[in-house]
This record gives sequence, structure tokens and C-alpha cells, in this order.
Amino acid sequence: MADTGRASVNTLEPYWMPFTANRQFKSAPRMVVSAKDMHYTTDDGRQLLDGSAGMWCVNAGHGRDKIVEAVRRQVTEMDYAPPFQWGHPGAFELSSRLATLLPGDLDHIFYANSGSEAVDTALKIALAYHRQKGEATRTRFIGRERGYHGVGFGGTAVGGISNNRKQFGNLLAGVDHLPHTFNLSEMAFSRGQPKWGGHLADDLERLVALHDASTIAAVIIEPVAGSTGVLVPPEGYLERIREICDRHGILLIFDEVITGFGRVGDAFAADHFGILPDMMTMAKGLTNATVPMSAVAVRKEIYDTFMDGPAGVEIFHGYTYSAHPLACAAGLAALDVYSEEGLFARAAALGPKWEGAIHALKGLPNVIDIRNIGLMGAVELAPRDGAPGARAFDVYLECFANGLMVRQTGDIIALSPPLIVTEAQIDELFIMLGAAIEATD
Ligand code: PXG
Repeated sequence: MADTGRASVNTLEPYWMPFTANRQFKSAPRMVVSAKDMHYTTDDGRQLLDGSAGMWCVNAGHGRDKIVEAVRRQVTEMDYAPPFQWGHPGAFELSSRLATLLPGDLDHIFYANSGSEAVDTALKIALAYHRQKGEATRTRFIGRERGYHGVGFGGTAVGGISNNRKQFGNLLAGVDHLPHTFNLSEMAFSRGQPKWGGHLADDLERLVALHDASTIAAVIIEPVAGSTGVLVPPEGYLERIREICDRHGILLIFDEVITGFGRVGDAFAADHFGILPDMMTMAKGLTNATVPMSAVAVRKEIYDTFMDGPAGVEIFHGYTYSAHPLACAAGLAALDVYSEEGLFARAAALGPKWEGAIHALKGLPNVIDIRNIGLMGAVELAPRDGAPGARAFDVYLECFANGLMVRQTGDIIALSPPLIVTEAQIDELFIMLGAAIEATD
């Protein structure tokens, strides 16, 4: 009998962990073995309050019966269906539900399996759309510094995080970046949208002048930058980006992989800020992270442009697991839970409590900024001399030791609890985080 390796000792070595300091982790592993509602359980039986909704994705909390049951039912009934030239009811039903939920005429949905794939899909749709309209010179993309759009070649190229780019050479050609919107001296301790910084959108005019509008396919931004530490758009900023894109025939893509599904207190950030993008990427909360799935929503005119093209396959793009039946079942059940429990409105209602609780950390040692919107928040610490990120990493480890899961990026602790969080759990979260900051040099 072939040796499957099952009987061999299970070591930490063979798993090459993503975006992880493997050597550090393997010397002191942090293992979670089960999860329910607001808590993880560690392998040594401790409860961890989930202050990050896993990785910004478990918006309805963990192990929700309705979602688990829907996936169980689907896997028994039909495990898989080919998405090219075949359909299954769940894919159409989920799309109809999303089209209703999404703002404006963002009413056609293309599926992928991760935020990264959704971003690369949106970029490819933009290229093909302009080509279809006879504007094949529009090939350039504009991203933004401190933007995160996943790890595909396109997403890495339009992303604005140096560490994510520098190992990988030239990536996609013809990409430029807007400046990020963060300015500590102008906006420290802003609550919600900073008042300063709307004018930073005018840099898009500068890039249009430099490259000429006829070469630019799309601008892609996160309405609120998540991964790089909750950078809330300044007042007026998104409005000006939208207006400049409109004036120059440039598509505007909102990457709502984090901000979608209630995180900012509305279904989408596009609703919250009242700005309609031409395309929207989503993932994470789409299925409450129970099954991987992502999607690109496009406006009617984009879909119609493809449908007006030559007969046959309208776009040569898709994945084996596009609209996977298990993911569709999880997505439909997640949407049910969100609406039955009014979780998007709940996030909005808890916003003031959240804002008050996070800003109460002002004055603790090394805290140089606090930012918040909806149920997202970030606490930024002064870096240690010559060791950027080390202080926040120590806070992160201290939180873990005390029973709290958070995200850490640079010298920032980022927070995004499941939207079922209670007021008492918000208090508990910030007591633990405050204690961890105080315990850290
Ligand atoms: N776009 C945005 C805005 C994201 O936040 C992606 C695309 C990529 O999604 P996938 O599913 O390919 O990972 C993301 C992912 C963090 C963190 O700690 C954030 C993400 C992923 C992992 C960690 O901030 N966002």
C-alpha cells in the first residue's frame, strides 16, 4: 500500500504559511481549533474574542447554523457544477439577490474565488470593455499608494504596498498610483471622515494630464483602505475621484472586499458615501467566509456592451470554481442572516459606541492616532527606533495572550469585529487592547 504519510508525525515544517513570519510562528505557534459566534478556541482550550472577524470576513460571526446547514444541504444534493456553458439555480438566485442589494445599476455579477481573482477579473473586464467600444488604447490602470488589491499580478501592480511589490519585479506594465490620503499632522484622531484631504483627489487630474485620458482604462481604489490600517476617505475625496473619472471616460472600480456587507454600517461603502462606481469587487463577507467566493459587480452599460458584441462567448475569462454551488449556498444563507438580523443597520447603530470606545484609548503610551468608521477601527503606535512594526507586533502577541484576536500591520492594530458584537464585548475588547498597549514598551 502506498504510504500516504498519514501515520507520520505531524510537524509544523511542511506548511509554508502565507504572509507569515514562518520561523517566528513555528517557534511559538498560535493555533485555533474551533469557533462559534464571537469567539475562537485555541488548541490549549482558551477563548479568544474575535476582534477582527477572522481576517475582516466573518461578518455574521462564526459557525452560524443557517449557513452551515445550507452548505451541508447543498453538498449532499450537488457537490459541483461546471460554470462554463452550464448553470445551476443557486448561481442565478445569488446574482439576483446581489443585484437587488447593490446600489444603482450594478446589476450583473461575475464570480471568482478570492478577492485577488475578483480584482484581476475587474481589471480584465475594464480592458475588454474599452476594446469592445473601440478604445483599445485604454490599457493603463491607476491604483493608489497604500492600496491593497490582493496578490494576483494585476492586483499586486495596482496595489501600493512596497513590501508586496518589491520581491516580484515589473508586474503589470503601465500602472501609476495616486498618493494615499493619510496625513498624521492634518488628521490625527479624526472621528469618521477626516475634514482635510479632499483635494488629494486632484492628483488624478495630474496623472490624466501626464498619461492622456485616452490611455487610461480604470482607476481602482478601496473606498476605505483596510489592510494598510483603516484610512478613511477625506470629505469630498471620493466625489472628486468620481467626477474626474466621468469627465475623462475612465472606469472607476471600488474594491469593497473589506468594506462590503455591512462593515461601514451600510450594505456597501458605495451606499455609505453615496458614490456609484462602475464596477465593484467583493469577497470575504459575501459568504461570511464559510466557503471561498468573490465577485465583480458591473453596471448595466458594461454588461450590455459585451452583450452587443459578436455572437458566442462574450468574455474569455472564468474559473473552474466560479459560482461554486457550495459558495452560492453559503452566500444565499449569509444574505438571509444579514437581513433577518439586520446586521448592516446594527453596525451603523453600534458606530457611535464603537467610536467612543476606540477613541478612549487616546493618551495611552505611544498611541499617535486612532481612526474609525462603521465597525472598523485602527490604533496607530509610534514605531520603535530602528524597528518599525515591532511595537505593534508585541501588542498583538500580548492581545493573543490576554484572549483577544486583532490584526497588525506595521505599527497599526486594526479592528473589525463581527457585526453581532455586543456593547459589552466592545468594552471588553478595548479593555484587553488598552491593557496590551500599556504592557508594551
Ligand atoms: N482587495 C482588498 C481590498 C482586500 O482587503 C483582497 C483584495 C484580496 O483578497 P483575497 O481573498 O485574495 O485575500 C483583500 C484581502 C489584513 C488582510 O490583515 C487583508 C486582506 C487579506 C489578508 C489580510 O488586513 N484583504
